[in-house]
Amino acid sequence: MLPDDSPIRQGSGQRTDARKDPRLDWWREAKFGMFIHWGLYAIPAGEWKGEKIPGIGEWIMLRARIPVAEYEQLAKQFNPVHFNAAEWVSVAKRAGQKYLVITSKHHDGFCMFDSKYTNYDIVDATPFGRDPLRELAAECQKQGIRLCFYYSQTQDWHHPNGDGNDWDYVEETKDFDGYIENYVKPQVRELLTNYGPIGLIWFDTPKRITEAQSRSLVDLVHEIQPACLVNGRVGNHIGDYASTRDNVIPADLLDLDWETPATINHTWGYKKDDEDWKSPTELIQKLVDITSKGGNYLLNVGPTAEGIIPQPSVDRLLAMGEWLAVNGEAVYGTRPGPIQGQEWCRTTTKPGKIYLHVFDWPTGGQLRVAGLGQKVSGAYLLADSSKTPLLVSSTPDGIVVAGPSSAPDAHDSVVVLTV
Ligand code: JFZ
Repeated sequence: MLPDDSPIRQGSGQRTDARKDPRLDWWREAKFGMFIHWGLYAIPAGEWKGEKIPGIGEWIMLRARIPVAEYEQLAKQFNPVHFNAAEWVSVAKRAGQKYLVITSKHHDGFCMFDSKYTNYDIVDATPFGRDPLRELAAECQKQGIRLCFYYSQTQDWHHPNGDGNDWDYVEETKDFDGYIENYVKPQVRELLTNYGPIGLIWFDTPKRITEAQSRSLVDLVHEIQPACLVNGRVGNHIGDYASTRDNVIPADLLDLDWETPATINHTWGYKKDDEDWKSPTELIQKLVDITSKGGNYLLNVGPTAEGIIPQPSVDRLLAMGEWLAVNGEAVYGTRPGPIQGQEWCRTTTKPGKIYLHVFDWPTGGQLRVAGLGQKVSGAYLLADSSKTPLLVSSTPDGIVVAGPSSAPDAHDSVVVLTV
């Protein structure tokens, strides 16, 4: 059991025996994924009937208590003609992201895939008439990115028996079990049958789902695709790995498989007035901070109703990709390093190497490192392809590495210590 103040939320837990499950090996290696929140909510983009609706963009239907009959009309306008699966996947690829998790159905209930079980889907209800998940599946195969689906299993504000809509329907009289059995499960089956191999299903906001229902969803996923992972928000502590609270990075290393889902500004679904983007340095340091504590970073983009990933998001992702192209060795496939809890640095490790990620480069470049617990045989800058040795000297409490006098990298300068 996790303590009450754990950054891993109760109900977002994982199997206690999952830590060694080889099904998670690709995901443990990956470290960095792209989250995509895309749906009808990109049309109002945070504004309803001329009024700004506070909160995250994809919650606008609930926040503004928009009746189903009105919200449904958005589908007739949804025509993302600029959507280009090859471009989206290529952004993820160039950013150094190894998997992509896209909303197949969010809480608003609109299906971004062709489903036999409803006409409220992108193929049947919009002028666009294409299935973007099918196009993404083909591109992911081609470009070597793992395709994964977000699916809101509990909340569905459109379905009369789904959870959450108490302005059109009466919560107490809903047949939630019928909704799970006759709608959620058949749709999960479609998602796992029609799009090739799926890396993971990202369920969300478990709320009223019972342990038996969570269990049967996990079993269903594993029955159709045994390798497909299930995140902890399926509910009741039975996912393959845990998700932290949104945008929360734990203070310490956690010895379990976990992931931080995070926004690049302050919303998941596109909002036209949210222009407060995290800087490339912040994003790179968050990725490294998370990696150094054993987690994965699932970083979100919210494409527009035209099908475009906002340029400021693309710019930031590509900046991360540039840094990773040089320093990826110190991120992918690493485990948490021996030094934890320092402000100025983070550490990751692979057999025979400790990667010292320096966030605050000391004036003069003398890096004082204590607490490694291992004998260091040499040091060089990861960005230096000729691996010019840096002078290492011992002190009573550790070592001093003589680096360049100013920071070699503005985001995070990585020093390789060979041990
Ligand atoms: C959920 C969704 O409601 C939201 O729209 C978005 O999809 C996000 C990724 O997930 O929001 C949550 C879920 C869990 C927590 C916070 C927000 N939590 O555990 O703190």
